[in-house]
Amino acid sequence: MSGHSRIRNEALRSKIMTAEEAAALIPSGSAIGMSGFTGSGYPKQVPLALAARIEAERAKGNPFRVKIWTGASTGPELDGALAKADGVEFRLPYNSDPVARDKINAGQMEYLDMHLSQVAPVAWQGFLGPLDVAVVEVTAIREDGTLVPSSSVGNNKTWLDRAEKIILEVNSWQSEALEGMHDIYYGTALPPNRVPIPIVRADDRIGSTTFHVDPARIVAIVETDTPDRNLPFSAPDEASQAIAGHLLEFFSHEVKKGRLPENLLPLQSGVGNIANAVLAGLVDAPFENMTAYTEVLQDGMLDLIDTGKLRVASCTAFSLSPEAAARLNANMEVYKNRIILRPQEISNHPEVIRRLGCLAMNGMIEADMYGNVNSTHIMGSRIQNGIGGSGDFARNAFISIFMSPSTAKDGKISAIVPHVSHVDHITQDVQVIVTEQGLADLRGLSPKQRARVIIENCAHPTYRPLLADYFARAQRSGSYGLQTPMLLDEALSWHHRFVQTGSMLPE
Ligand code: 0RQ
Repeated sequence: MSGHSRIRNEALRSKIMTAEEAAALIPSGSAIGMSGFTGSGYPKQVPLALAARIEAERAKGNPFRVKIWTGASTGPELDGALAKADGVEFRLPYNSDPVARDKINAGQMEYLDMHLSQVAPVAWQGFLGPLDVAVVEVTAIREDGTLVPSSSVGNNKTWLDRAEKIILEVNSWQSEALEGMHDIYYGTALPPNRVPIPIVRADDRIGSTTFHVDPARIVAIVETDTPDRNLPFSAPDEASQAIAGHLLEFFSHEVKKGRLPENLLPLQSGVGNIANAVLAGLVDAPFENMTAYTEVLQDGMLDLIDTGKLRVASCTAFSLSPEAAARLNANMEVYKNRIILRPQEISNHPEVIRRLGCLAMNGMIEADMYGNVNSTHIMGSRIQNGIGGSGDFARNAFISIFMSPSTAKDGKISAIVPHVSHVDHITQDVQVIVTEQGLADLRGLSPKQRARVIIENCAHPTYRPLLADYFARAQRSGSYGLQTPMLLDEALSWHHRFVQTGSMLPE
């Protein structure tokens, strides 16, 4: 292992130990702040060793569970292993691990799904209780003891500042050339001492390239050489390409109308294949000199940087395919001038998003005909992932866009419904809805005007007449009021029918 050269501070070398020894320093009941965001920069050995310890303790009759706080999703060696060991009593703020998801939905794990920008401030306010341990992956420890962050920043600055004990994983798989790419802002405070976040352009740097920690709190250093969880993106399917096409046409139209500049405004793009398809579409679109102020940087953004169309991308983490991760690592010196990794409370900061005027593009599970959006819960009660940064961006964006195929599960589910089964984004935070059927521009429209456009432009032809019928009857029926007409006994009947029969379609 080439690890020792990564630990350049003499005094801290005495803290090097195995993952098992480090995991033994974590007591049952601890609240642990782990690094990790969309599968990058998460610790890869200490959580596995902790999971093994939890199972061993349970075999001896000693119940052992911990509370896990992260940046966002991590990897199977962390969320997957700890959930499998039944070792997590509480988890925040975003999860996409299938094992953890099943435990949450089985009621065996408490899960707090939070706006990602709010985690650090809430931790500082003390509302989450004390943070016992931080387990944070870094790229290197410098001679002066400062830490070079890894492929995500997430909440690491806050975990390192707040935790009683710090365990570091120094991962020599991460490119050493990451050093210099990060921008760690040390100017946040709690009210009444807050000051403006001084970012006025996506590429402004306002902080330090390293984390500063008190070495006395570092209790263990574990050397690793393990790749991030990088998953391939599937090639854009027909629906994703159609969605991308509608959106790019909309952007061109807005530029023509003078409502968007020719290089657009800073892009924010969510996770998943549709978001990636939109970015792929931008490669061939007529926009130059674009910028991104976003949360995660996925393959499509790297491609846009390669073509020279994206001048700079500010984010908090990478979310790349193995191929793109290899490309990034091989050319890190070049990308370093184009990419800035920031703490998630800054990458997702409402003040900065509002000032820059981001174009927010996020996936959704379903929208209703009035434009409320559900990003998180299937049939109202089963969590898929979490709200992630979609709320941070949607409320504060210049234009807030939500995208989805018009149906799911082979057409048995309509993504446009009379009433959403769970609300993450209220109608006021949703300006554009896009499906493969078309785009609904909802700006300036009242609820009933919105309903007509959403049903007409976005619903699948199979469900369109059903929605139109519901809407017509709601307007006639003597609904309690006609501002947002609703049939109370029918609003969730499509979901109910799906749960009963396996399809939202009537017999
Ligand atoms: O289920 O996995 O069983 O096949 O939901 O759906 O179509 O793969 O879509 O990967 O784009 O995810 C909203 C979940 C969309 C995502 C969501 C089922 C579908 C499938 C996944 P299967 P797809 P995507 C910044 C932005 C919140 C966080 C966010 C998300 C599964 O975009 O988590 O925006 N967003 N962050 O079959 C029942 C419906 C359904 C449905 C889809 N209407 N009813 N099931 N599915 N629509 C980034 C971060 O914050 C990190």
